Amino acid sequence: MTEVKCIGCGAVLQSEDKDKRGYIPASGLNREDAICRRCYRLKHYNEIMDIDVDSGEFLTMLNSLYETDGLIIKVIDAFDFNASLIPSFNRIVGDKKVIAVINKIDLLPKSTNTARLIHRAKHMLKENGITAVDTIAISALKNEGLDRLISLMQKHSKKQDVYVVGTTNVGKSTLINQLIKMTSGESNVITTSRFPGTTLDLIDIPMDDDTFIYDTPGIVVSSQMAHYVNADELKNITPSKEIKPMTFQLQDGQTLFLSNLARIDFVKGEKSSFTVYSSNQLTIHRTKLSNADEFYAKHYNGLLAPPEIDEPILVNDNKTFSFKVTEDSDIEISGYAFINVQTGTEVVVHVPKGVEVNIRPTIFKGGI
Ligand SMILES: Nc1nc2c(ncn2[C@@H]2O[C@H](COP(=O)(O)OP(=O)(O)OP(=O)(O)O)[C@@H](O)[C@H]2O)c(=O)[nH]1
Ligand SMILES: [Mg+2]
Repeated sequence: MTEVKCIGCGAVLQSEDKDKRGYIPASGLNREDAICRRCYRLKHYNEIMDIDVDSGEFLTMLNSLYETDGLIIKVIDAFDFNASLIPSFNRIVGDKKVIAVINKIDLLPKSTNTARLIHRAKHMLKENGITAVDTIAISALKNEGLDRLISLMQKHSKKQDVYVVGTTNVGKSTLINQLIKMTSGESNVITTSRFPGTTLDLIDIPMDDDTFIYDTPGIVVSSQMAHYVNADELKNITPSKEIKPMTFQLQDGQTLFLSNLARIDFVKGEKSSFTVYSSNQLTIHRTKLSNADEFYAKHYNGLLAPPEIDEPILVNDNKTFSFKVTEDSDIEISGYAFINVQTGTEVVVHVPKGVEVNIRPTIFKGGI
């Protein structure tokens, strides 16, 4: 029997094992456009089924692209720059051309200067030894900037296949769905979801008679906050619409809690403003640094929720990052928030152990 793939996630369809990828009851197997049970649940109920997947396998799959010709579209999440980097990306790319696409710009405040955002992304890519022939900013969800992307694809692909790659959740499948919709009118062909690890295998979509655009499984990076909350709570920590920044004037000796998964201590410096960019569902709470531990122990699943968490993780299993801020910067808490901080401040950030915290020159001010 020939293999049939689920159009939603790319897994080979099978009716033998419910716990494995691609499961579909035998009665559905012969239907046209059959999708697996996991995709069905995601599409209709926004519910994720746990299946056995080894995320290392996705990296191996991407590595095999080294052998093929084609154009690479590298998708970056505007809300989570650093977690958008793929380990050993250059080895995967070989000498293929890369277009860097910053997605989800609809999440950033409308006043964000796109040219500066692109400049920052180029800088980050360069620091990681990645050269892109073009870098653009889009919103796959809102269909902003896709016309420009299409013309860049035409310019650079030279009749070759196109591979859309990136870490998990950056919006690769949403992007391809929009391209399908623009050409065939059909909506939501590929399964997308807020859960990391939605696409499970390569999905080929014909672009014309000779060439395909490929969706690929996202590389899972454990540095994102998404891995430290229950699936149900993801909707609370992931921004889904334009972020409303919140600014606080803080004195040293004060702390900001970003719900119950991060805390920023202002340990030294003149009175200064801190602006938080995060999901609008988070609770931002200011307290005295001297009182912060006690406050957290008492309120982590009360005042500081949502999300609901299983244990007081900022006490039980945390890591701290210290920064002496020497230029107007954004501190990025991977997949959770970024906080604009001013020159001359010294801050300590507490997060669950495993979550990455980085600092970059701000995307909100300055020349380009
Ligand atoms: N606000 C906003 N959300 C987006 C955008 N693009 C994708 N998303 C959301 O981001 C989440 C992940 O999107 P997917 O398209 O499934 O991401 P992916 O890169 O294919 O993820 P994997 O298959 O797990 O690698 C979904 O909740 C999407 O709705 C965008 O342009 N703006
Ligand atoms: Mg996907």
